[in-house]
Amino acid sequence: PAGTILGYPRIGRRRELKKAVEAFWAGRIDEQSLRATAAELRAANRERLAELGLGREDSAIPESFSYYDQVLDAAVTVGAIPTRFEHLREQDGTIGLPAYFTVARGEGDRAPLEMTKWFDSNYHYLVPEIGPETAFSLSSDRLVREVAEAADAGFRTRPVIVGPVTLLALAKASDDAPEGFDPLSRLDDVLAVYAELLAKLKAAGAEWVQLDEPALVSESLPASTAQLADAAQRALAVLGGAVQRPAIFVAAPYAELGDVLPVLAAAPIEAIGIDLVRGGIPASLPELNGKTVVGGVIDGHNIWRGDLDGALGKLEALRALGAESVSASTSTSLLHVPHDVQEETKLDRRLVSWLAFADQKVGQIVTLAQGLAEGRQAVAAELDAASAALADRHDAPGVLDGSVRARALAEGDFSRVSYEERKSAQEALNLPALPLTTIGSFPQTADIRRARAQFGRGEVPQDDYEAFLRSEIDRVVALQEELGLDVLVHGEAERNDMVQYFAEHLDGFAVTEHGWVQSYGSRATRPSILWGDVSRPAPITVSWAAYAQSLSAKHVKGMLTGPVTILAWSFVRDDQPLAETANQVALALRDEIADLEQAGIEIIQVDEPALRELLPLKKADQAAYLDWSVRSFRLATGGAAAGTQVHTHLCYSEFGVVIDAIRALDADVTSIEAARSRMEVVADVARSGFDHGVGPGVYDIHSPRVPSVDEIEQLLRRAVDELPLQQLWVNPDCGLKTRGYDETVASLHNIVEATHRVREDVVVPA
Ligand code: THG
Ligand code: ZN
Repeated sequence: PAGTILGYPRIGRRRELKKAVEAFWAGRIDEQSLRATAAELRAANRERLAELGLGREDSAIPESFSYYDQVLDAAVTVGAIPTRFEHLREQDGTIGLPAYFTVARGEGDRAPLEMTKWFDSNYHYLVPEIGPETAFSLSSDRLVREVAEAADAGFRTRPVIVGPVTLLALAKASDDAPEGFDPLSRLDDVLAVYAELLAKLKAAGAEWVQLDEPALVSESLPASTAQLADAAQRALAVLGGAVQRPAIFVAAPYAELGDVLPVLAAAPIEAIGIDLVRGGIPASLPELNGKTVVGGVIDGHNIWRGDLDGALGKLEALRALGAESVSASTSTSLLHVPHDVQEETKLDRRLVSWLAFADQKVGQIVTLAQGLAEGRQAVAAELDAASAALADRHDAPGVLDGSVRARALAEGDFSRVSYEERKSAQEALNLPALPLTTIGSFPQTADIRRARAQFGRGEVPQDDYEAFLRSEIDRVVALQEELGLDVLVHGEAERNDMVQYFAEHLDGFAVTEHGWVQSYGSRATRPSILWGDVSRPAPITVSWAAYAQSLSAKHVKGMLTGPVTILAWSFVRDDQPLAETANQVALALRDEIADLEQAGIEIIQVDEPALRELLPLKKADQAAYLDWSVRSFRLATGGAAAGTQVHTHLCYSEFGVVIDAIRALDADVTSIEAARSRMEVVADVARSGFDHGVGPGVYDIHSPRVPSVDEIEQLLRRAVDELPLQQLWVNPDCGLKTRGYDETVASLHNIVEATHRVREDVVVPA
């Protein structure tokens, strides 16, 4: 087809899949009922895509459903599950839906697959575990059945599966594997199963199959580009050489394909997908032997309507370079954007006219396909409309705000006085050895969610809602006093999401009602839209922090989300460098910090969990990113007085990868995730010579399990052995908002107890 998309959101316009999957987990519906809901969603998506203009019978519509995660789907399809879950296979060796979910979520002592970020997106995939013992065999025919299901409904769809190279390149060595084992060494074995799958897809009526191979563009994986290219060459020689197969479309989204393009061009496949949003038009094209080039010209990462004329120009440029067959596509799957901007009835209409969610992007693809087929004059009206929207956006009030732009920055704004000076000024905080604290949020109970929802719908007056929030703070502060924590928090009952909350209180942002995007499994977020210059019309968090502080003689931390994370978890304007936008957010936060100090708050945490996430996939781009991201954090915090203790919290961050950046943030205290890795990260911290405060997490908040006092004591002793006592803090891995109160209280109680034991042992009385 002349136009397609690499994938479509699968959670449903009203998160129907989330609701059904969670109901199944809770035992409220049976498997058959879950399957029925999923089938209805797939049917609705196909109909919708056809209605928007993708062809019913020309393989333009991707079959890209997943119950949980596409990487898990591929692993389960080829039978690559860890030994600890082998007993879950059916008699015939296949892996059913309950087993699939168990691999994703764990069961008792059997840990789930680890989760990590999918390329430079906010989506998390499950990390396959592969070793010499992994017995590959075709273990799920779900994709085959979905192709057949589509055929029954009158569609010829294009099944999408994570390709063999990416599957192995993203995998980690299994627990049983010998030191230094490389999952890519199992390529030949896994290819046999992919070949079998291709034959079955063909038999079910698929004319095309899409193999997603984003690993080929990444320079942030253990395998080198040369190794990945070699693996791709071998893989495609085998799969392309198979007799019974659909036409093969290899998609390599998320960045420029670069040196791997000639490898794909020479392979015995039929189409290549390249990302022309992140990557440029190649200077020349290799000999394609009739292959179709699928140009990813519509951004799958963000929600701007963008420059449609320019997108068509890129496709025309591919033709001019000698590509005989060119298709229009999205740069990535539309998994990263919400379904339909027309659902947003409360958004400003002018803003809506600048936006394209998944369905609008499909419309753009259809326009481009027509432009390719019939010439640009055939779509002149659509191109003009998009250009007019772009011009309107450029000139709209708020996009450029003179008072924001008038704030001049001096180099001194990015630095505080030396750490030594701060340390002595902060002695006045009078903290004990191994100070005990939490990351910020306390459990979000059903009561809290209900109150917030009612207030949001205007059913509860502001005074009542605020009184409710104060009573929550009363409770949370009393609880922390009772438990014996040293640095308290107010619990964040007023926040839905740590980014959305700030977006709702800053100018330059809009928030959506239904703009859900899958984050992992059944979980989703609603990224805010950062469309204009950012400023802070009024203090945001100050009254809550000050109220909490008024209740206790202990220090209460002020809690802010940092500029990089606010950008990473929003859809950000694409008309200026991210660095510039980050500094605007930083200045708003800087003002908030000044107001918190004024209100008597002496410890302020600025969270940057997404610092690692935005790290560019290409090595050449990484230094510039780390520079502006660190500078924006320093701009936010650089106005804090020497006596104000600045904390930061990073999760999902492979500490080793960003250690230099963490050091450069120059926060007085940094809390990090450490419990799952049993404190291994502390050795990295020690080796790196990092000398500021550090709080390695001792409680894995991703699991409902309550760690015992002994277990926490062991972790703490390991930390104390590796790092000077004065440097260490004690805290959970992350915020507590997703946990229940019972397990939270029990866990915090054990953390306090374990800390007391260690203190008694290691603290020498002065
Ligand atoms: N906020 C935002 N992005 C994030 C996180 C976040 N990305 C990374 C990480 N945290 C992802 N983790 C989660 C954890 C929980 C949920 C979503 C992402 C979650 N979501 C609720 C759900 O799906 O039911 C809805 C939350 C809501 O009502 O807003 O539980 O913290 N922006
Ligand atoms: Zn965290």
